[in-house]
Amino acid sequence: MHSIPTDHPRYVSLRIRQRMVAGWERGLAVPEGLLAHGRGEAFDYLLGERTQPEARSAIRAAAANLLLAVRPVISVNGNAASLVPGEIVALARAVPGSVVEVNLFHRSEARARRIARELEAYAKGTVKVLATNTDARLPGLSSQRSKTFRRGMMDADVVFVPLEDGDRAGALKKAGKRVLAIDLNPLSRTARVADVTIVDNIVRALPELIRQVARQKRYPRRRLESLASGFDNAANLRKALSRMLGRLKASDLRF
Ligand code: PTJ
Repeated sequence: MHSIPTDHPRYVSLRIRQRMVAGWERGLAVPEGLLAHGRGEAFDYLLGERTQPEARSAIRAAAANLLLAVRPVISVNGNAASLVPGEIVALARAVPGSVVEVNLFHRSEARARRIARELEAYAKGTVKVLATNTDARLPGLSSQRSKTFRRGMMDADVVFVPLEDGDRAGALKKAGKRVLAIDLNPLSRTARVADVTIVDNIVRALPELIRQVARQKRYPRRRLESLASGFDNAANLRKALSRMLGRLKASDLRF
């Protein structure tokens, strides 16, 4: 892979891009995933490529929801598997009783299996990964994303959907689940339909979420409940959007 000089001003972003390309080359991500990543990059640029305060408060609320969940499920697609496989496994280890489910929009059994193998290489048997031989269908979805598991998303009370396409988040809500999302686009359907949306790059948000889960494990249940119920997703999205707008307005366009 082409080496990027460490002093390049866009070094971090270009390295993340290379992770996506490597994921595609290894058959974890689809070409459409590369395009989706590009859309995310544009929003990240507007965010200043930093985890902003709105994202931090959403991360705190997401951690509380995960710890309060009875049957939490962490959903993984090709992009998440390419960018943050180790972090997905670390999160699953940190959240008691959680299950990882490979859930794909452009589904093929071979890719689901490859993603599961990738996660299992990090997990070494410590995490339950559901990937092939789906045994349930999420109602209200005509895409391949409806293929799921009774012991996965169908049974879940809380579903974490990092980097998602919008229709499934809606179907999960209709099925009575609490939905936690990571999405750099605060205008997306997923962002708006989720109970908690972390407007941040998955690469930065997941390590912070793992730290929050570890910290909040010491919190009494009442404190977790107040963190979860005190979070207003619509208000938080408005703040994220106005931060982007503010940064656009403040930028000097007279070159
Ligand atoms: O692996 P599959 O088959 O499940 O397909 C995965 C993709 C991503 C192709 C599929 O879910 C899809 O088409 O997604 P969308 O509808 O393009 O939505 C992806 C959302 O994630 C967009 O709103 C992007 O802005 C956002 N996004 C992209 N990269 C990142 C991101 N959000 C956080 N971190 C990123 N790195």
